[in-house]
Amino acid sequence: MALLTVLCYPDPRLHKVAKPVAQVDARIKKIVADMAQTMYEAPGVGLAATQVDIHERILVIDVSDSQDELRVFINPELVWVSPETKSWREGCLSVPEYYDEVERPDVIRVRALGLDGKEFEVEADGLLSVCLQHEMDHLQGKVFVEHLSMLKRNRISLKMKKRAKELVGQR
Ligand code: K1U
Ligand code: ZN
Repeated sequence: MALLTVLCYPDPRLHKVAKPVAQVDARIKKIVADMAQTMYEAPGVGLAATQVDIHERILVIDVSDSQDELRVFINPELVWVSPETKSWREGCLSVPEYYDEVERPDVIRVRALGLDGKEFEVEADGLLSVCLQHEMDHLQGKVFVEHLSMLKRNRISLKMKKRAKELVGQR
């Protein structure tokens, strides 16, 4: 396994649209293992391949308290969203130390392939629903701050650029 580098907003590579996985083979299984290690190490509750500069439709999520219930979603598709919405305070490993409220559909149904290459469907609410929607946005090249006002987004971009400069200066 290997730790992967997580891209930081406003890196333009975070805006690339991921391509579907043609076959769940050994290469994809290695990417999933590396993504899971990177997510647990961060620590985070989810990670999209886009965030580690891999532009294929792959997500890993673990919303369990014990951090031992890894879920893998390959080629995830939203098949249903509830008309009810909910606001949740979101974070993102690509936007370190910034959290803000985003409103999204409350309950969703997602179809995907598992690591065994078989299709499955899951209905999600709570943190799993929020996390799945946040990670699926990443695969479309969308970062959660793009749900916020232009004013907030500009402030976050400046803050992240300043943070990156400070980190380089500390080396
Ligand atoms: O960067 C990411 O996409 C992962 C992100 C997922 C997420 C969290 C909360 C709401 C929406 C999406 C994170 O994991 S941020 C870190 C975080 O929330 C967390 C870290 C450790 C323990 C618990 C939560
Ligand atoms: Zn994120």
